[in-house]
Amino acid sequence: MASITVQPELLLERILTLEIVRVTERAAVSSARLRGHGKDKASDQAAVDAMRRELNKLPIDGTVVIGEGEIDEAPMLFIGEQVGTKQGPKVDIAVDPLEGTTLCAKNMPGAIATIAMANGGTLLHAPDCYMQKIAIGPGYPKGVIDLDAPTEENIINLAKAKGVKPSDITAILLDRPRHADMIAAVRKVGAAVSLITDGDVAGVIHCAEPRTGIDIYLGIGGAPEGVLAAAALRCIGGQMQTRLIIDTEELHERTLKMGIKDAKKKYQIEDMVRGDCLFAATGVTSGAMLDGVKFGKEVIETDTVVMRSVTGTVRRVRAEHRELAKFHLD
Ligand code: VTB
Repeated sequence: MASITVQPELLLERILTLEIVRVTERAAVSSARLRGHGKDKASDQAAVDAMRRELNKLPIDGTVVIGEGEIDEAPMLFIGEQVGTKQGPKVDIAVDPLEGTTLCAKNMPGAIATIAMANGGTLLHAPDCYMQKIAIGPGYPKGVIDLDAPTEENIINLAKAKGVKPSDITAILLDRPRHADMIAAVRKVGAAVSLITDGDVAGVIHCAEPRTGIDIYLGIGGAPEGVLAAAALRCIGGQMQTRLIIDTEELHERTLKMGIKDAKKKYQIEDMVRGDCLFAATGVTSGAMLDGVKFGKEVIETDTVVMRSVTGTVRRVRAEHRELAKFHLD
């Protein structure tokens, strides 16, 4: 029988694909225990603690480049924190242990625990600031959308490329006053607006999931969430353009320190994720992308999506955790 030889670094990366599932699963279970308790900070901290503990078990020499904030404001999983056993490849890690803390606190749909991993030095080191974003799913010619084009034009061009009327297009945006003009522009050309209160990592990914009916993501969200979403699209295809919103002197200095020289740069996916990557997300509360954690008497169930850009493989991992249920572990 012919044997398949896999390069050692690729083999490790394949193993890490499953290992990062454990990381997001545990973060999701820990934060889900506080679901609906109105405790944003406590549920976030529970996710951070669990994610850090699991990351430190991995055979990697990891650096958190997108994390919970700077060292002085985030006691754990701060930007620059080293994680892993150090016995393994140098990797960059982007985390959002609980994306949608408010969704979790209010037990509303769409809270997830998420992570992206890539070779050292290949993920954009973005500060915790706002980011302009536009994204669509795969299958369109490059340049159909442009971050700097008027919203109406983007919708009309996308409709043409899809072979439908603008009224058949649905855009997803965060429900924020800052998006009032953009929402009006989408509606002006007859397209539909789907509003989300939080959770724009999933919002961007929805563009690449036809069953959600979402065609385009528009608007301003968090920069960390932008890099995580870019990692997912790098795996499953699609287009995304972004720009950091660096509007204070203090932020400007911080971004300079992170190595960002051109504060106004328009990023493509390949500028945010400069090589192959892994992406995983586990549902905390049920949403369009993932089911939330289910606590049974003897079993805790989790639902995870894990993606790998080298092959574009997307796996859905539905796990039953018996030990966690038995010992009520975090
Ligand atoms: C988004 C969303 C997050 O922050 O990035 C958003 O994905 C942007 O910030 O879930 P504002 O809330 O200030 O608009 C969250 O809502 C929370 O981190």
